[in-house]
Amino acid sequence: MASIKGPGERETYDGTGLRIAIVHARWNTTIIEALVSGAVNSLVSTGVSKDNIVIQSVPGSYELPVAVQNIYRASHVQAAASSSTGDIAATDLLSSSTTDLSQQATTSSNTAAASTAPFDAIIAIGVLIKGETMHFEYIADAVSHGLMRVQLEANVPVVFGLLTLLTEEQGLERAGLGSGKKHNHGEDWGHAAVELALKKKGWS
Ligand code: DLZ
Repeated sequence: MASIKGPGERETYDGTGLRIAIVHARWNTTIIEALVSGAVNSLVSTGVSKDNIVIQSVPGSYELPVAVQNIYRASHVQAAASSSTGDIAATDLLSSSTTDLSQQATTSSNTAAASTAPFDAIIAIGVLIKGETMHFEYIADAVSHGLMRVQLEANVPVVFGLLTLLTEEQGLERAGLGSGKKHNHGEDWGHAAVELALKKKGWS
């Protein structure tokens, strides 16, 4: 019998013109890279331009809430600056710590078509793997609450891409790298970001 788990039937959403940020932790990089790729691929499949996907990294998942908050604020500052002084490069305010993953999307050399509008949604991606101490529980709890708080206070969709795992194998499975059926949860997060961004525009 097919599994009843999962996001259910998805409508087709058109992400053309949306501007999306992906903020990811670097801990457990193999899994992170696959999840970020999955998110980028699904965003692009809906029509989001690669020029309008900005990727930033932070050391670990604990840093995700403050990074999401700062990146969203910076995009508002950037939008205000570009409306008063003309266009500026999409990465100017956000270029402090790009990683190789960022080459998949926005780079300083291909921003010609890039929007300077504030982000329509942000995907926060981290991979927490339980160790021998209580560290995992504290970080998982803090990050979950922190991301919820940021999205409610800033009124911007923040997609919860935090995997809280008991084993590495669980992470590989959820990143489409395992031996079982290959499903990459990053793809779901990209689709969720587009759906939420469009619905927010409709509700505002
Ligand atoms: C310290 C730590 C540990 C033990 N495990 C993880 C993990 O599995 N996943 C993750 O994203 N980050 C981990 N970190 C790092 C913390 O999130 C954080 O970066 C540091 O405590 C510095 O604030």
